Amino acid sequence: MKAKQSIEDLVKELLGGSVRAAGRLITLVEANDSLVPDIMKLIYPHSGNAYVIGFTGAPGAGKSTLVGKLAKLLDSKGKKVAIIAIDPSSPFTGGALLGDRIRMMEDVGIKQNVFIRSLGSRGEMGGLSEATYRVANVLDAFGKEFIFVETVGTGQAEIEVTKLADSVIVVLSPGMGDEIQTLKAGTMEIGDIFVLNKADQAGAESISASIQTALHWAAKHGERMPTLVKTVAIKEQGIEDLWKELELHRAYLIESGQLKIRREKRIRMEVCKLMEDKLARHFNKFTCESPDFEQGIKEVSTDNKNPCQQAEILLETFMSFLKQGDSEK
Ligand SMILES: Nc1nc2c(ncn2[C@@H]2O[C@H](COP(=O)(O)OP(=O)(O)OP(=O)(O)O)[C@@H](O)[C@H]2O)c(=O)[nH]1
Ligand SMILES: [Mg+2]
Repeated sequence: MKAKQSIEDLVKELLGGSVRAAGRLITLVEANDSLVPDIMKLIYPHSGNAYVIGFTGAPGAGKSTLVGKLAKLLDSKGKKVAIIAIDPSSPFTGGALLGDRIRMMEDVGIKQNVFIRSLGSRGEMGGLSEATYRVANVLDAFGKEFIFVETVGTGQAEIEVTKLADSVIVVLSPGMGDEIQTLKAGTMEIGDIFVLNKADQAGAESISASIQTALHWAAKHGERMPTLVKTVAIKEQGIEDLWKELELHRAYLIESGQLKIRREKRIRMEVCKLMEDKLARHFNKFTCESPDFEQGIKEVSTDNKNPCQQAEILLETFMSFLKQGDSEK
């Protein structure tokens, strides 16, 4: 009860604009704390206003630099921005994140307005998407209008994270060569906007032409064709163009009804995950604590009962255990 009350205080502080409360609540929802359902209950009525933009792409493509510069631009336009940087904990990029964060903060002039937070991908597969979803909800309730999520597009889990976004930006850079082939297979399907960053480097023109061709393959039936923007993030070139493209994409999503569809998919994922979690908790309790379960196992090992039949019987017992558990609440 005490914990619950302090959660209520924290949420109140969050709604009142406390950065400290935002940080603490994010830590709780990231850790999949047992208080998550209580927190989300309080947060949810205040969310639904933020627009989430996912940034993905190969390591070193310039995502953090780009995210920092775009945040700076939006900040200068008076928009409230938050950045979630996903640390893929990969052996290639691990440890680079702290540097990223510092650089991004320098880029945005260490302004309090831009809230920057990194999330680790430790934990089970898929767990990161749920944690990111919840963190985004907290930031949404905190009053952030735009939430940027940066992740390295190397694995399935990272790609999953981008599905949380309303708009997905794939960041590419020259010198990728054969990687265009790989793009066709994976990343091309998820991008709404493609950014060719490091347009100041050799080979930018030719790769730009290849991407332009690839965009035709990437176009989903009946949907808007993805667009390509060229940027030189370190020199703050093309950032305004990227913002214009984002606004166009957002307008398209709203007018076509796609935004509603995308958000419904996210809600479905979150609700299913919450149901799964609850079911798993009860199931663990049943297998660890129920004497009926123990007895059932014994009967298979000593009385040679058929395991399949026994599983059916135990499942029935589990169902009543589940009902009992709920009515006791
Ligand atoms: N020449 C050039 N270099 C750039 C540009 N944008 C970023 N860089 C440099 O590219 C390097 C990687 O940039 P990051 O922003 O850290 O790239 P990232 O995609 O976030 O990297 P990871 O998060 O490690 O995957 C840094 O040294 C940047 O200064 C650009 O437009 N042109
Ligand atoms: Mg980065």
